[in-house]
Amino acid sequence: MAWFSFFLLNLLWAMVGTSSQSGSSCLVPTADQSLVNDIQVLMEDSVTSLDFPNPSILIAMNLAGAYDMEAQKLLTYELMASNPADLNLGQLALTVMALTSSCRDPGNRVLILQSQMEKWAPSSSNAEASTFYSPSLAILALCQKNSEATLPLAVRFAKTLLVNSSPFSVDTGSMAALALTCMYNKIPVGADDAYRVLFGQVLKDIVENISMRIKDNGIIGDIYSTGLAMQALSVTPVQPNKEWNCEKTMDTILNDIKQGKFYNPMSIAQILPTLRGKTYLDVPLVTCNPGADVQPTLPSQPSTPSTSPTNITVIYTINNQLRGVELLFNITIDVSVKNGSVLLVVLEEAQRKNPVFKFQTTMTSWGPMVSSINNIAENTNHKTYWEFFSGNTPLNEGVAYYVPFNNEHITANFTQY
Ligand code: B12
Ligand SMILES: *[C@@H]1O[C@H](CO)[C@@H](O)[C@H](O)[C@H]1NC(C)=O
Ligand SMILES: *[C@@H]1O[C@H](CO)[C@@H](O)[C@H](O)[C@H]1NC(C)=O
Ligand SMILES: *[C@@H]1O[C@H](CO)[C@@H](O)[C@H](O)[C@H]1NC(C)=O
Ligand SMILES: *[C@@H]1O[C@H](CO)[C@@H](O)[C@H](O)[C@H]1NC(C)=O
Ligand SMILES: *[C@@H]1O[C@H](CO)[C@@H](O)[C@H](O)[C@H]1NC(C)=O
Repeated sequence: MAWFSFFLLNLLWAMVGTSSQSGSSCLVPTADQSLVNDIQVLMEDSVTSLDFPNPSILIAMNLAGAYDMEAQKLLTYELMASNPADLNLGQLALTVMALTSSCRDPGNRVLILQSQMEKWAPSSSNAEASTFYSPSLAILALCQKNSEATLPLAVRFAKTLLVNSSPFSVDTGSMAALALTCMYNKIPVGADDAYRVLFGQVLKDIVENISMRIKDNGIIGDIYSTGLAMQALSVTPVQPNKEWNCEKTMDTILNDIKQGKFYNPMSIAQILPTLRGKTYLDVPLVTCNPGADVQPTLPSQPSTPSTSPTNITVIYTINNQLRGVELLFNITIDVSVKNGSVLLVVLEEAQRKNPVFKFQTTMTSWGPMVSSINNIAENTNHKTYWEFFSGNTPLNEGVAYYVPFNNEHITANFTQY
């Protein structure tokens, strides 16, 4: 009898293991492990009681094996205390997953999320791809909590993806692939084959689109979408036609980490699971035993040079051709800031020199987002926002992290997604 249950247990383990890691995946070489430890510490150190709690960080911490148990407890506590009514669809879904990863019961949040998802509908058949990011998070969280009740929601979601005609987004496609892979793996035995066909078809479309975005150096989309794409490609039941060289992608990412490109805690939260061989599908499988490893200490930061940096000039343009005929503007200013300053300093200096450049930010999980310039504010209903460029290239970081170079031309353009 004991032997038999032992056998069953092993069988179960084997099934759990294969269901979450079916596709290709690759490991961080031992020589680079300390690099991964360092960014994990950097991410965990960003947790303070002053910030608003970031569920993505708790998920990453728990999947990776948290070092700082105090930070882990604080985040769990703050998320337990948060009011679901204050959260939007995506934040609620992330909170459900974060609490699950801390082995806490998310309580009524699951039902609230489910009813929000029942009401969800895309704005149109050409709705911008990124508007599917939060619904993907919702399907993923609900799939992990109650896959059977989620089946009709996932079917509706998959069908809207199938008919959507907007340009593909790697971040969103990857999150949708994780959600639908979870559903695919949980189709009830003996269920209509139509489920497998539908989810399989959408997954195939997404995986093809992701694989078309794999660059020669292994980056998938841009460096900040690569972590999510790696998660997706390592679990989907469908493999891309073009073979994916996971080691090459891993190599380039590790190199980018060495160059300090993963400094934003949220960017670490999205890359860390992959570096530890985990995906968001592993959230329900986390075992919670207190006191894992001892926290490694960060190597002392290279001492800042004693000579103060010289100033550089940044050319800064704000451009609104979208809202209010009498409000259109296209104004440029030259600003002098200390070399090494982030873009936010340029914006502040411009505002100080000329009040027309006044701006506002709102705090998000990625840091401050520029919400308004010269009284023209982003608006979710109108799908408007301030897009930032270096020359003609969109920036791939926010104003609090991007470091401009001398004579760089930065433009903020009011536009629509
Ligand atoms: C949707 C989206 C947007 C939408 C958000 C509005 C909306 N209602 O949908 C729009 C189109 C406005 C947008 C704008 C930008 N985005 Co964006 N965005 C995303 C995306 C695909 C999903 C975010 C999301 O919904 N998360 C789920 C919810 C629950 O979490 P949340 O934290 O509450 O979400 C909010 C923030 O993420 C915020 N936000 C979105 N993008 C950015 C970027 C920055 C720098 C900041 C501070 C905040 C922010 O808007 C979300 C909705 O309120 C992510 C992809 C990803 N991997 O996360 C990229 C992503 C976060 N964006 C990115 C970038 C670079 C930008 C821009 C700087 C692009 C540009 N050249 O101007 C601008 C922001 C400029 C500014 N004004 O400060 C990068 C950030 C990388 C980094 N290291 O900082 C990401 C990771 C995409 C990528 N792979 O490169 N984005
Ligand atoms: C992906 O690519 C296919 C064609 O290969 C296309 O039909 C589909 O709409 C694209 N988009 C998504 C989100 O899958
Ligand atoms: C805005 O001004 C810049 C520089 O003066 C110019 O090159 C650009 O064409 C202008 N754009 C619009 C839309 O007027
Ligand atoms: C150098 O930059 C700082 C802001 O970083 C600014 O306050 C100062 O005025 C600049 N110095 C000169 C000479 O422009
Ligand atoms: C600014 O700093 C960077 C690196 O810190 C350096 O490469 C660059 O030459 C500096 N530019 C000026 C104008 O001092
Ligand atoms: C700036 O925004 C306007 C209005 O949406 C748009 O027509 C234009 O193409 C944008 N410029 C760039 C460089 O994206």
